[in-house]
Amino acid sequence: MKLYGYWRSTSSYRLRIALALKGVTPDQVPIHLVRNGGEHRSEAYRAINPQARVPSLALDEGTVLIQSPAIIEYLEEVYPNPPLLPADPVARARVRAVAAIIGCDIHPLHNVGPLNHLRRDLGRSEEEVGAWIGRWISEGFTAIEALIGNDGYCFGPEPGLADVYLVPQVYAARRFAAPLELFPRIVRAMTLAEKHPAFMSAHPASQPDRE
Ligand SMILES: N[C@@H](CCC(=O)N[C@@H](CS)C(=O)NCC(=O)O)C(=O)O
Repeated sequence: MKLYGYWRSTSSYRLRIALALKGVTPDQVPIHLVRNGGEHRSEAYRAINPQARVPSLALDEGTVLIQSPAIIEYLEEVYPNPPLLPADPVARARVRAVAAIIGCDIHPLHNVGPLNHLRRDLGRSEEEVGAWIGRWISEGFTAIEALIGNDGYCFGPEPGLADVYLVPQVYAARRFAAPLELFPRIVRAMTLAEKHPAFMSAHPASQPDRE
């Protein structure tokens, strides 16, 4: 297997965590999102992923999977142990809701493309861009803080899909200097995950292309 990703990309980070929790270790192919106008925009990479984003996962027989939610669901189906989702359908829906808040409602708003649009096309200052990022992280984290449990990881003593999404989002929040004081449950789950070997190995600072 080959994982095309970028050390500090939130979506690549979440996929690395899911792979590590499942004990799957693909070869890593770094795709630099900034250098040379973004290697992800090259023709060579578009031939692998027509959406020109990371991550992509090439299976051993050559099929390429894209979009971290789809790839993580694939991993859950093909490598069911340890499970990232609980067995109960209502509990599964709750876990997926937290993942969706991050994957659909927070992360897309501070992705490279939209931020560059704010800066370059709409002429917004760095201060305005920072306020934009903080606003969406804060709104999403307020909902997640109300949805996750009081101890352990997001939903109990074992890490699951919600943690796979949450940890990279907290990493991004820290990188963008978004305040976390109002989110003690989120910080608690993050602190626990930071000591877990799968989360440690998936951390941006542990990647071969880290800067
Ligand atoms: N929903 C997609 C998002 C993928 C995505 O947008 N990745 C970012 C890095 S975190 C990217 O490649 N951005 C490049 C760009 O926007 O030009 C996923 O979860 O895989």
